[in-house]
Amino acid sequence: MYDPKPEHKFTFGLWTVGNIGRDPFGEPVRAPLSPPGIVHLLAELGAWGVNFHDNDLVPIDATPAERDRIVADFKKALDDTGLVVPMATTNLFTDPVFRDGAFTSNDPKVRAYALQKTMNAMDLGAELGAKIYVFWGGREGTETDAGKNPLDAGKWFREALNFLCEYNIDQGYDYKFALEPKPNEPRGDIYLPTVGSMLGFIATLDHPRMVGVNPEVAHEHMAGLNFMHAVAQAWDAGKLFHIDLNDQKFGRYDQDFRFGAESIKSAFYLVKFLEDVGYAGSRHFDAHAYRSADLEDVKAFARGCMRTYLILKEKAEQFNADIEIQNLLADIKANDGSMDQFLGVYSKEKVTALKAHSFDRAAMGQRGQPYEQLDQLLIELLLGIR
Ligand code: GLT
Ligand code: MN
Ligand code: MN
Repeated sequence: MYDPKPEHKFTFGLWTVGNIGRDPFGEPVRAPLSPPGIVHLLAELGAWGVNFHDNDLVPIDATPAERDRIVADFKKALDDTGLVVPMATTNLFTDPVFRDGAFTSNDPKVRAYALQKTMNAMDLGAELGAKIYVFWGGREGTETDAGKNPLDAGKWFREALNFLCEYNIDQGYDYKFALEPKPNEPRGDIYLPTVGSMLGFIATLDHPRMVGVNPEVAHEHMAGLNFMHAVAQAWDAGKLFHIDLNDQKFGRYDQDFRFGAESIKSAFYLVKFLEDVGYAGSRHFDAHAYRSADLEDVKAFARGCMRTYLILKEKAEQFNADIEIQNLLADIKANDGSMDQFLGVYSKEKVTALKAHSFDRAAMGQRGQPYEQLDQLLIELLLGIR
């Protein structure tokens, strides 16, 4: 019943189930899996697609012949399993060259190299069928603001995206770009730290219609924000091009936990939102198994991400069909139409009528809302007793 199917559009990055468990304090604990091996593993688990950074697939110093062989082996695995590649991205953070950023590095050589690397990676993604291109600027930030002016950084980032939008058009790739914000880590502060700031920035680009966002649960939670609200704002702006699902304790380091592992209620609201509005894009899990996991447990991690999504989807349907919940909601939102003469689109008539109307402010201020009752019903629904 909670078995993932292709129509659920579940995807994982090569770097997620392939995570070897290195952290700042410890060496890897799991053997690396080959990209074709990961494709087969994901297919066995019921995922629809696989995403990658250029260097998850092709090592940064591979020769052209090695690249071609690697890509051919990967394509064969895709053909054998039916998995698709909906999204691709560039690794602009691992190599020492990006120690002070990529598109926002103070060094123009690094900025130019980042453009070259991204164009090559866009070529690779397009060759494998990707239609969404993610930009996560993990190194685009500072530890000290003494050395870099955020206006310069913003200008360089804008120039880079404008350049790459033109490249996208020239090549006929038809990518949609999805910018992924994160407040910090690995930099002390990363530029454009939240979904809201990314949306503001996109409006300043030459091709704003080509560019949207890739919000990640953990990244907004690191900033202490309500993820579903951020996603709703992106959706409202027509900018929800992709989404990174995972979980995270608030206020901690970047944990990338299994979807729903930590904040079930937030995960519920998110799934309910995506399903209610009919979001049709990938449900991408950008998470990895605990460092304590072995390969069997990595599979349990990936299954868990998808299973929790499907369980929450069912819970959302249950919420929408629950008579008691829906009756409460109807009372909460009751509208007898008497205010229609004042609300909505501006007109001089409405201004005159509204200014002449007298409100019983004291009575209005006495009206409570049964959110305690409603929330408890939701809790009981989530705990499985409704
Ligand atoms: C990295 C990061 C993620 C980004 C990936 C795409 S790489 O794992 O933590 O949030 O989505 O670059
Ligand atoms: Mn992510
Ligand atoms: Mn993350």
